Amino acid sequence: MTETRRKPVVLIATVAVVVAGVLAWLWWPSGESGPTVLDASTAGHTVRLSIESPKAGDNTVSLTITDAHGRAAPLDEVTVEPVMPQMGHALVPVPAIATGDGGFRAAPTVLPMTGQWEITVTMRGASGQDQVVFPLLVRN
Ligand SMILES: [Cu+2]
Repeated sequence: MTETRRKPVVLIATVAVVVAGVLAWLWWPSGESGPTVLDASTAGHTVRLSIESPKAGDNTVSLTITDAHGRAAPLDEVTVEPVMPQMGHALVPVPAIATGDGGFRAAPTVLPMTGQWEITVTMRGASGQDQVVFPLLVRN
């Protein structure tokens, strides 16, 4: 009698372990946790934005900007401006320093809180002003 009662319990426990295993496998981050890399382009520029583990607080925003021919874009000024539309946060644009070969770095770029941000990258050069906007979700 007791045996027939125990069986379903063991079966359920086994199923639960298998389900937990499958869920863990599904939700486990694939590979090494690298930087967040986002791409955006306009008619004149292609911008790759990279942030090493975005977080509330100080962040380093790295940019690689190329022109329509895929060459390092000649730019006089690049700024990074975080905005959180939901809460009306608009921060002062952070000047990005040229690091050579189309690379720029804006640090520290302060994101005061977690949540959905929009990062506007403004580029000024001989050909005028250009902008791209990156959606950036900052988790904990
Ligand atoms: Cu906020």
